[in-house]
Amino acid sequence: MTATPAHATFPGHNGKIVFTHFDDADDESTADIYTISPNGRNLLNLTPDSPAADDFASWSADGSMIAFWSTRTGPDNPIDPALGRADQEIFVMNANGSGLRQVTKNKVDDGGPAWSPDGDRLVFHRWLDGDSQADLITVRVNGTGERNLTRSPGIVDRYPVWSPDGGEIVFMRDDSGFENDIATIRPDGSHLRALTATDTDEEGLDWSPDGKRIAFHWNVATPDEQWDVYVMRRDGGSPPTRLTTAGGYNPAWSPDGRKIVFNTGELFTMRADGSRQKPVRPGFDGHHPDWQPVPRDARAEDDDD
Ligand SMILES: [Ca+2]
Ligand SMILES: [Ca+2]
Ligand SMILES: [Ca+2]
Repeated sequence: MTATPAHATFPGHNGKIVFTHFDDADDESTADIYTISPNGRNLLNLTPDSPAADDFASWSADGSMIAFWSTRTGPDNPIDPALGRADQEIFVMNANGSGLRQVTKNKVDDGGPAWSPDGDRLVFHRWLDGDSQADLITVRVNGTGERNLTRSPGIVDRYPVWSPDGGEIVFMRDDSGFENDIATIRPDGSHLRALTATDTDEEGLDWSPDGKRIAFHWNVATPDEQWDVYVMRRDGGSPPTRLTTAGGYNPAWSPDGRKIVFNTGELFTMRADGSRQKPVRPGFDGHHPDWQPVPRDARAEDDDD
């Protein structure tokens, strides 16, 4: 759960960073979603009233809305006695946490939402058939018009991310029951293509705002653990470039393309070439970041760098 985000970074000025915070690192069941300025100021809990897990927040392309999943209970999400909790549903809210709306309403776990560039649809994954299958689903933000893109028994497709030009969705595909590869598919479910076919684990995907590159975290030591942040070209044509050496997860580009935020248990930013790594708010737990795009005619967030 800590190692698998799904975010698109859409182009624009750099706004706030949204992320997941665990009050207790051993208990992810109460996670909340926070925003923070890139300079570490203006920390804000967007889900203070939710005792359930709220996680994997993703900005819309205009930076006005956030999609995430939650196990919060409500009239449309009762507790499942078999789980001892409500199942995961997709929600959206405004950038300040107001205007909460539930998008999915069912009995299975939905996770990893990301926005289409035009803001009309979300893409996410849905667990089916126990934990042996996860499919990619798109849906209108009002919850209508669901489409299953993959329908893949025995294969786990997760954490889809819509490309900034809208033409492709990149996602993690596990067809071995052991490790993930990187694949793309068109939003209509056609043209499924593998970008990697390694026996090691690639996770945590994000498009660069120009759509030319994909950042991810990679455990090159599978089944041992050495996760670091890498970047590769969209076409997968050359070896990935390693950006961290002391560990790194869940990279997300800044909307101006110059930086990347990632987490190691706290949030760090670095330049897109891996230099100038520094903590956003030292000592404050942070996971699954995504960087808010701010329209180019609006004011960017202050950053000390
Ligand atoms: Ca919560
Ligand atoms: Ca659900
Ligand atoms: Ca692999």
